[in-house]
Amino acid sequence: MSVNYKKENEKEKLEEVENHEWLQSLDYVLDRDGGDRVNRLLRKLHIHARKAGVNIPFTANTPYINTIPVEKQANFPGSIEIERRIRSYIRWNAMAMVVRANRENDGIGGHISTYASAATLYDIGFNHFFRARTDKQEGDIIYFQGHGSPGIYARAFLEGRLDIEHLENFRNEISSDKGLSSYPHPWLMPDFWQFPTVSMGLSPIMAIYQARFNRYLEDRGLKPETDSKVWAFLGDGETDEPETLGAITLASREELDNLIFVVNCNLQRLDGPVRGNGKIIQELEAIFRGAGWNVIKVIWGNDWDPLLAADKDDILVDRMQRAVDGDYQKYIVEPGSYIREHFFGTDPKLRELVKNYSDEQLERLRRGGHDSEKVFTAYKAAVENKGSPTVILAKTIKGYGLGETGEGKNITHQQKKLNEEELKEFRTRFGIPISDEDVAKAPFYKPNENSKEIKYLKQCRERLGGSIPYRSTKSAKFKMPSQDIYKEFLEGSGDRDVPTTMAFVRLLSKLLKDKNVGDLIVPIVPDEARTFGMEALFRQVGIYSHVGQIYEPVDKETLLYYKEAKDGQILEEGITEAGSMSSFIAAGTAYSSHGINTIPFFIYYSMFGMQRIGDLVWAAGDMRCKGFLVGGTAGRTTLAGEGLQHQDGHSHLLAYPVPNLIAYDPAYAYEIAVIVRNGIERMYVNNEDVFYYLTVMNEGYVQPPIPKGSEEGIIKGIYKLISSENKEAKHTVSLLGSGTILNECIKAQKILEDDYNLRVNVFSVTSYKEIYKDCLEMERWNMLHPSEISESPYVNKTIGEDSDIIVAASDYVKTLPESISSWLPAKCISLGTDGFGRSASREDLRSFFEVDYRYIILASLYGLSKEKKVKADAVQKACKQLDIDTTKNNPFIS
Ligand SMILES: Cc1ncc(C[n+]2csc(CCOP(=O)(O)OP(=O)(O)O)c2C)c(N)n1
Ligand SMILES: [Mg+2]
Repeated sequence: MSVNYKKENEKEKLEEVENHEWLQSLDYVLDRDGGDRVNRLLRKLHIHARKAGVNIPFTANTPYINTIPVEKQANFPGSIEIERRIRSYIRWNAMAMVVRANRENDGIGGHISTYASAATLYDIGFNHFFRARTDKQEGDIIYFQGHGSPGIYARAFLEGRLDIEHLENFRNEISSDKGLSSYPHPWLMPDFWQFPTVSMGLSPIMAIYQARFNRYLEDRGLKPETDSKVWAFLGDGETDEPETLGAITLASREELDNLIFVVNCNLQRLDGPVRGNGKIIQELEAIFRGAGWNVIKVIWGNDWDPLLAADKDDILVDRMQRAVDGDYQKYIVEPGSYIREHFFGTDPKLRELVKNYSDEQLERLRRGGHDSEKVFTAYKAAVENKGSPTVILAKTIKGYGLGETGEGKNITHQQKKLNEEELKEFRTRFGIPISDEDVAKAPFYKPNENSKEIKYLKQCRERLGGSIPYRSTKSAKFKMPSQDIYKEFLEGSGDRDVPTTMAFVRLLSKLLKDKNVGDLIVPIVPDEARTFGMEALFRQVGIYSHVGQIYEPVDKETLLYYKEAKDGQILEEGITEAGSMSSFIAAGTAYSSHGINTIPFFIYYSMFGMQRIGDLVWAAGDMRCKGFLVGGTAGRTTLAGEGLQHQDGHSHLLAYPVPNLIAYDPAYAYEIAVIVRNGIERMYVNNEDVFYYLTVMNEGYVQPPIPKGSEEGIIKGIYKLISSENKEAKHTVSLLGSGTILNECIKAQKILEDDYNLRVNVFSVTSYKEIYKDCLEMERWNMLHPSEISESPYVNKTIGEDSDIIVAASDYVKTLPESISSWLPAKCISLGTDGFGRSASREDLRSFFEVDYRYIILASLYGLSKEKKVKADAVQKACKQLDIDTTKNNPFIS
């Protein structure tokens, strides 16, 4: 035993000597030739060891300490003391806003603890980095973490942009015209907020595509190259959203060194710890490093520096590494004695390290995200980094400064009220000059205009170009595309069968060639260009790639080869509808962010739009985004053979709730031409904050010329396509058809007239949503103006009063026509495609969903029989004549 022990002891000693020699050599090389040389040497050693069969385990992590060591810390260019005071006032006002709003109006909501943890992260940005957009500089684009908004308002208050009345009306936008919106909403505060960010995960993905879009504008010569940055502030809990991390490789692949993420790692989310049993910072470090990002960890504040310097054997680093986030959260709520016992007490050397520290000092050891110098150093390194995006992982405390009320506690996210004692404590901790008598009222505090603090704050912003956040509502000049573009679509296709998808792609191709708008068109596809017959555009305008095309494409010898180019115009995003929609948003808001009227056309499988990325569509609406969403292969029965997952019969219904989204289901090429022309005019000439959704189909049929005088109806949602010439018939049927099902109506019309002697008019419904909005508007007007002559909706004026029955058929759910049925001038029977799709032919699908011409005839007769215009047995007879199986299952549930 004793021999073995001796041997072990000797081995240990030898190892110590060896370690010492190696480390000395490394220090020598580092001193002489610097970090790069050390890196090369380590790589060489790594390869050497691998060759000799040493298995080196993979790790994407670095130790749990700051990435930038204290020796490399930047000099802080301002006054830490003045900035601390400014920050304290902002902290106080942000807290007071929420407390007072909830006193006034219990349950009105708002968050204190998020901004409390992020205050330094924002302040350093505002005072030293965030550049505003001016005539002279491009400015930075900043995505603020949504529920940190009270702090952003509180700063705007000190800057004099908002007054006390604004702060008093936080979350009170209806009863006051100085109300402040809960979260960043460009719709509600259009000259303040640029990006709605509180639906977690959307801001990071939007920021990535925004940074890439800024490069796209530069590479295509639409704006000069600048060093402007896109900053995105997000929560550590937010990183669990798939959108947050789902596109990070795009940023590194495209070398987006204009992009900086700041993740506020307060270790908590709403319910509790983000990773109680692990370490969120280390987890995120590995993910981002693995994806090729520049990762800067800001974990420990300055007062840890001497401890780390004295930690010669890396025992402290090892202890930092071993403690989990659950422990770190506990150290916030427990006294210093607990930290001494639990954290430092695990090793006698560690205990020794802090023997001269009082418990209070241990309690006050700061986290990196609350240390101005550490944060400044990280930001400086981020803006100077070249060749990759940067993520800053800053460790903070949730509810910092709330003390017993909630600092670090699991309930802190929901903490909205502070009592007098708690307010006093907060005031004292941050040195706010408010007296004991006044403190209970939680008054807002602003030092006078000549105070050092206000002067300093304003100077910082003046130096950086002005106040932010700021959203520009100015619009650049715009010239409409030439009218000639639309001519061929208005004339029809002669006897050629042409699907509306093909017509749309031709229109897009012509727009791309137009001298007024050609450069501004941004086609976006999520790996579906061939599906929609857009491959000709690859060659015509090229696919955007920052590096151009550094390989020879396999189809180079063909006419329509896969051409990537630095000035390519198409954004070929790969299979990501969320990414494509983020590009759409960046392009559709460029009129405001950059003063450039880019017009995005995002073309995708309609099933994977509203349904899959509806939240981004909603965000686009909030952001006053412009452009055209184009749902291809639309309609439940037009996509032959594809089955349940692909057949879309409801995207138009999902378009209803987005208030400024104008949705069309056109049947003909001329309808598309009229809609696109009108859309461009409304969005870019009249500057209306609307955007468009149109569906196109891949079923070929003859495209007729535009009927005279139909433009207004096309835009308003309905126009008369066929006027019956059957003057003798006793009864009138109105058929409402949309998309490809309009053709079924036309077929039914002829049979109903010829075989059943009815007068049948056919109407093309281009938009149920537009009709619906008009009906609601009319109804509302009538209700509010009962003594005036009542208005009738556009749809009724178009259909007229002479219908005995209306049958509405579309390739979408019956809810669309049902939504307007109560206003229609006669009873309406709706036919639609409710239910799951099927793999089948178009013909079989239309029979299955009961939307083909036979069912339109049947519904017309049934409707007339209900109105006592024809006998019931006529309906029965028709079933037989039309070969309709009356025992068939209801498609809705089968
Ligand atoms: C998509 C989505 N889901 C849920 C929420 C509700 N929510 C608001 S804040 C929050 C917790 C956020 O935690 P974290 O991202 O860590 O931010 P912190 O407040 O800690 O800075 C949650 C769940 C939301 N806003 N968006
Ligand atoms: Mg958090």
